[in-house]
Amino acid sequence: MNISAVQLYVIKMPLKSPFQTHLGTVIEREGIIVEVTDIDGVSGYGEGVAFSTPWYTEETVKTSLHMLTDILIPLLKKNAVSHPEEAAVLFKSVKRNHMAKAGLEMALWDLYSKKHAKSLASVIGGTRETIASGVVVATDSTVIALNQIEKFLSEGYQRFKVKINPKQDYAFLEEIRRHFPDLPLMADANSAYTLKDLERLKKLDDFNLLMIEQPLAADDIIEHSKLQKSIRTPICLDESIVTFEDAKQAIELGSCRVINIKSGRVGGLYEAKKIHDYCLEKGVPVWCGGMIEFGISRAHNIALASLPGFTIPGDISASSRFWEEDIISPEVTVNDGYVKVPTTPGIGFSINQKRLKDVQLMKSLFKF
Ligand code: OSB
Ligand code: MG
Repeated sequence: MNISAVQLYVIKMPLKSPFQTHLGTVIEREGIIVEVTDIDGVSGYGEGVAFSTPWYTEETVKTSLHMLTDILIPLLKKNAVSHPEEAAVLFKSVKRNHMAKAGLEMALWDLYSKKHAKSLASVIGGTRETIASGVVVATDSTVIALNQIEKFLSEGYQRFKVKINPKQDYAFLEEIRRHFPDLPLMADANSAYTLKDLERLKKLDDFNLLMIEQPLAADDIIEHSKLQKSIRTPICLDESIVTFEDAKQAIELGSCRVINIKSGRVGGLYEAKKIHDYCLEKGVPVWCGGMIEFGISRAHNIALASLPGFTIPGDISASSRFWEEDIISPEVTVNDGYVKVPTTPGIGFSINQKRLKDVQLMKSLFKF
């Protein structure tokens, strides 16, 4: 791909409102923007989606920076690739560190698509012109949750997700259902339960939830299979699925009926597409997860969600859901509940250079 340089930008932005889960609260979001430039001066962009602390997965902004700086960028410099899939395979020689890998791999996908004058969605086999948009409400206050749902409903969102845990489940969902009996609603537990909570979890069948996301620990594949046999609500796995093999095993064991795919969590678009293709073949619906991301990752998510197996509205919301001003231009908008899939080359959004500079903490350049 004739790469001439890789530039990393660490950025930080405050969220419009705190994002609360039982694992902690995100108030400010740090992230890594990856820019890969080729000898013709064309740039592709990716985003490292690890958080400042390892609350969601083991990676952090600092571990990602280390992996990119000391391992992945040097590996790419030593091994010329002609397609992003070759980079994905090359990065397999490095264990885990999926979010760091994905940031770089996805910048290559954007660059590759731009060089071929095709949209990223069309390069990966996307078939949709628009994506149905869902939104997440993450608060420990029932009043705030009800107000946010009301607001997001008026903005057209088609699917609503709330965060639950053993201290905030039955009564919380009951109150939401009292106000919104027919709302397309799901709940994400981010591993807040164990199988000891089986009776508690069974009761959540009362609420006609679209699904319950990641009720048990990330490595509880067998326990999820036992749980799924005891509850009517479909289980969707998030944290448990970090590789294609995980997806295969979860489906074979009956540990879930739905999978949330996040490119960052699985190491990039190549692995995300592989999981998608398998799920499509097996008739398991998938949806695109969110990482409180900036516009570049959001744009990649839109391309991913244009694949045919993404039949459930994902956590792809407008830039304005979290940010006063995003780092892309135009920003991602939701119209009548849908996001348009760009048809212009690459991710289809350009960089808002002024905003990128304003929120920048650090940058470093690697010449090839
Ligand atoms: O568990 O799906 C999750 C955000 C950060 C980390 C993990 C998760 C989330 C969300 C999605 O719930 C929020 C979004 O970006 O829309
Ligand atoms: Mg989740």
